Amino acid sequence: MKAFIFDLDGVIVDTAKYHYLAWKNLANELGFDFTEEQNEQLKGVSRVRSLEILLNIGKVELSEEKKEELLLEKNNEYLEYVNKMNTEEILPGIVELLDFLEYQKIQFALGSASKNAPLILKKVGLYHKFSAIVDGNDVSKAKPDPEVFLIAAKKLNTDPQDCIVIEDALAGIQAANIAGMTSVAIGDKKLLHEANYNLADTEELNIDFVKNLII
Ligand code: B16
Ligand code: MG
Repeated sequence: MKAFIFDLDGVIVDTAKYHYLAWKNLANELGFDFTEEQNEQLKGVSRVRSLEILLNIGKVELSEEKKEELLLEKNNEYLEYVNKMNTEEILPGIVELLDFLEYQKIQFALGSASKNAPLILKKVGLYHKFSAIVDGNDVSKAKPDPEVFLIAAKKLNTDPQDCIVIEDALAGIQAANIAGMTSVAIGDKKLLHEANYNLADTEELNIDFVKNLII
């Protein structure tokens, strides 16, 4: 029996825009600009690593204490956006797909780098649907390490080779491949060409496509 593991940001909801606004504010506060293009580097990356990349872009060096303070500040601003989220922010086709999987009695889990994942799922009303949730609080190694997906497979009681991972970030696709799972990429095919399957957006993640994966 196959099982699905979904990434959160970029697959279920587009929280990247809120991460961007919060990181951009922080960069401006530190005296440099941060573009949307540069923000691509933060997708799928942990919060701590995101700050390192940001400081590197701005060529800013800070004490560990100051970094902790900024991480908290960024997350507080990000949470202001998250707290305003609702079901309308679920990406196209996702609700239909989760309903289809439920109907087929195919299990699905969340495998996200975000420590805010449970709150976000609750905000958009999908928390109760997942058989298992593995997020940034449960892992010691970030994607591309396969830890997050392997824990999810274990929780689903499914062999890694029977798991299908839906991801929008290169590090996530690499993590799925290392775990021996089937990888489905959402987004830029050139960037995500290491995936077993490439889809332009979540609308292409439709029931016809999924049916072919589960037979
Ligand atoms: P948080 P995903 C990732 O979510 C985001 O893509 C990434 O931009 C973010 O830095 C990371 O979560 C950590 O998020 O600050 O909420 O713990 O794509 O793995 O679902
Ligand atoms: Mg993602």
